[in-house]
Amino acid sequence: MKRQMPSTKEIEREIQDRVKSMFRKDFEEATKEEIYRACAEVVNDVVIDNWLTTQKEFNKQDPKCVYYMSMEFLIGRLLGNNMINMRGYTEVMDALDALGIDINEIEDQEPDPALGNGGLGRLAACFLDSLATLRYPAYGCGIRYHYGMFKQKIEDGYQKEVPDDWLQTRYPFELERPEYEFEVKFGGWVRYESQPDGTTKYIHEGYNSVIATPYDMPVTGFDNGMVNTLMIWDAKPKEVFRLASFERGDYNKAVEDMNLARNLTEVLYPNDNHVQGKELRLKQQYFFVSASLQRALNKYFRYHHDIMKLPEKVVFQMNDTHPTLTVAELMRLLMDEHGLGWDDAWEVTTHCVAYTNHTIMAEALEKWPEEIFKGLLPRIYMIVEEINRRFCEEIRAKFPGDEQRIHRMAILADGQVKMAHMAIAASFSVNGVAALHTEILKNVSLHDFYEMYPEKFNNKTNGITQRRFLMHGNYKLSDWVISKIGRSWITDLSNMEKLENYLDDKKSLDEFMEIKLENKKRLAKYIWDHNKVNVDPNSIFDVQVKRLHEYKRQLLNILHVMYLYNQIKENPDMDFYPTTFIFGAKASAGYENAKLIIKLINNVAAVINNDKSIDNKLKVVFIEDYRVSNAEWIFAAADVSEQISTASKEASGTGNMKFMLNGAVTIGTMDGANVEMYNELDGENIFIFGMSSDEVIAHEKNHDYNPVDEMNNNPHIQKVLGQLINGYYSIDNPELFRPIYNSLLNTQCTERADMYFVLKDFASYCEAHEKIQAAYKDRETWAKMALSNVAHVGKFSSDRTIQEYVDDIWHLDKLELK
Ligand code: B1N
Repeated sequence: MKRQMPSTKEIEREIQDRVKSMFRKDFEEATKEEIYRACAEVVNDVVIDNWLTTQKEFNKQDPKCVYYMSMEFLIGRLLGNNMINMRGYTEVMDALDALGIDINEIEDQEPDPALGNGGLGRLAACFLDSLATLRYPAYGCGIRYHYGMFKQKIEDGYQKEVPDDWLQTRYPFELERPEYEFEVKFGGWVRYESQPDGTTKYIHEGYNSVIATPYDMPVTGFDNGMVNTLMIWDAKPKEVFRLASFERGDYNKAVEDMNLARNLTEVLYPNDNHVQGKELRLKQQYFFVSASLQRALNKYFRYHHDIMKLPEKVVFQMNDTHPTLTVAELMRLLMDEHGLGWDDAWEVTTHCVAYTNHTIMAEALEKWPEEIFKGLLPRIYMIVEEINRRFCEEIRAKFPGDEQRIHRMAILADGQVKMAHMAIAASFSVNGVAALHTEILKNVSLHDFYEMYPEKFNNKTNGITQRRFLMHGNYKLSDWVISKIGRSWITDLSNMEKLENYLDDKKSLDEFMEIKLENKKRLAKYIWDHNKVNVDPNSIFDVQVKRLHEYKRQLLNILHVMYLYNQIKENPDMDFYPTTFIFGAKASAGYENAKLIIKLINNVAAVINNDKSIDNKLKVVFIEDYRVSNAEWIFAAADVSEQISTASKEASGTGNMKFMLNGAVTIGTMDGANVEMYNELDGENIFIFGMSSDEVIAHEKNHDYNPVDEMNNNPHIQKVLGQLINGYYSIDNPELFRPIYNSLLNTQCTERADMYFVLKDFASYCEAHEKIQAAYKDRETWAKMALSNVAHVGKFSSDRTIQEYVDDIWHLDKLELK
């Protein structure tokens, strides 16, 4: 039976009781943090009962389930999310209110678990939310990083990284499960013995190993009693006892094991769309893959005996190439531990694994030096060699005589292990994350593989959960939508189209704009509290929040702001609707160009915000430490959503969808899922500019783009670029921004100047902004545009995405819960 949250009165009493029993304090004496912990336990009580019921039904009904393998789960805070899904948010809010406490302050006590970088990790979290809400049995499998994504401080305009010690105090939403510990082995060598039956036995020796301990986190479905499990793995040394005692043993090995365990899960690599190729990262990958597979097989064998039927009960979805070792490790377990021959093991593996590609950026392609790979994973390497040998034979059979093709497609080539190639060779499904992205994979980046296996390729356009990004982040709009069209959109976002009936209703449009204004005031206060910048909630809030990457073109945005500032200075009376440009972005710690762009944004902000002569027409704000928790408020407050990546580069984007859900209007290129937003909107109520992906790809192929021409033909660009190197935004050091200038104009700097066509798209970006200005001036026009975005957002729910994965790839059984 589904257990529900108690009444407001009961919650009020329970919170007080918990504070007493947990901290030996009366409620009045308790700190905010203690009250947060008490609330977490009140909610956990309900969650745990539903978790137990779900797992019992799972065992009884024996449905097929998915293991979502991901190095990142950017789950964000769980207290608010769990209260919403348990249908107890209002009750807890009222109970706290009765006790004189603001629920926001309590939620703010929770660390924001940042076990991911950006879109890829957040997508994994949205998927778990949707799987539970749709009652599909699922496990998330990941790593319990002790330090998640760093916290960002801005000092003198520069980003400073501060460690995120989110486990400093006990996290209330995780449960250690020592009963599911497994050993994971690294290094050493492989000895083989021929068996009397003609088979060979492989024996791994001389290795170091760690014990993988899972911490389970409940993943609650919305109002349905379903609770799935996210398992994140931590490492502990196997050999501590040997150090402690004087038992004979290899003391050095014990020390090595200890250090291995210490380092393994220490920190998340803070790179988005970029890989560093560090050995520790490969260790992390094998660690969580091996542990997860061992637990999955362990569970399977509790209720089944025929391993050949594994694909009927289990599918492993690989979130990008990071967990590609799933392929070889599953082969190893099936052969070495469960006695299958190669052909049977390959049959099972290739029916259990599927791969999602998230990027075409070359620097994000994972390739490991064979020497490192072989040294760290000697048995896995042998298996990869055999997979590669057979794969090359298969290519040869299909394309006889085309040795170049074999070289291009091989898993082992040029002294490297190419993870994407292995993922595609073994997976029964290969999907992209937006229609355009999948077409580019098929026709350009993965064209060879598409010719080999056209049937494997499919598209699954990304989505987001409306429970977190509207109900939790924007309860005012959420309640308003409920008052207009009811609650069905909460679990079926296509129902938002019912809002079309209000597009011509002046009163409704007014209410809608009033809510936006309230949300802008909330953000303005946040900006004041955190940045000490005063922004006018009546100005246009034009927002770009996402990881900082040159292809996402925050530079285009800030150059445009510099241009606007010049315009306003030159024509003080020009017709201009006051605008606040809001940025939020973390740059990878070693990404120099990205970090310099942050400094540029902050310097431009300092100049513009302090210029009294422009009469507050322009403001620029860089929000420090952009993360899931402040993102929710930022989306709610945005008028304009900046989705301006170089066409073809952003695989999908998901921020674009979160803005749309909250009634912001997009300015964007025809890239990623923007294309599908454009289609859902029938090409209206969205501001598209810039080159198409075909044009970008053609320029890249023909090497015929020269940014110097763009500068020479456009005096506005000339002026702005001049200001980058004449000290206009950096009086003390006029050379400070020279590297940015060079990246745009000087071929010596990168393989091509202006790699991301910033100057090429500049003029059309300016025009699109002029159209926004015109549209915003008419309040009713704007309200209609914005509401129309909400009405057409239905496709972009992760519930829709997950249903497509289930129908086309996973074929899961729904769990029945009374
Ligand atoms: O995955 C998101 C997409 O919406 C974004 O467009 C895409 O950029 C993002 C290596 C990545 N692709 N690749 C990564 C992250 C971490 C890392 O170490 C690559 N992130 C994306 C969801 O599909």
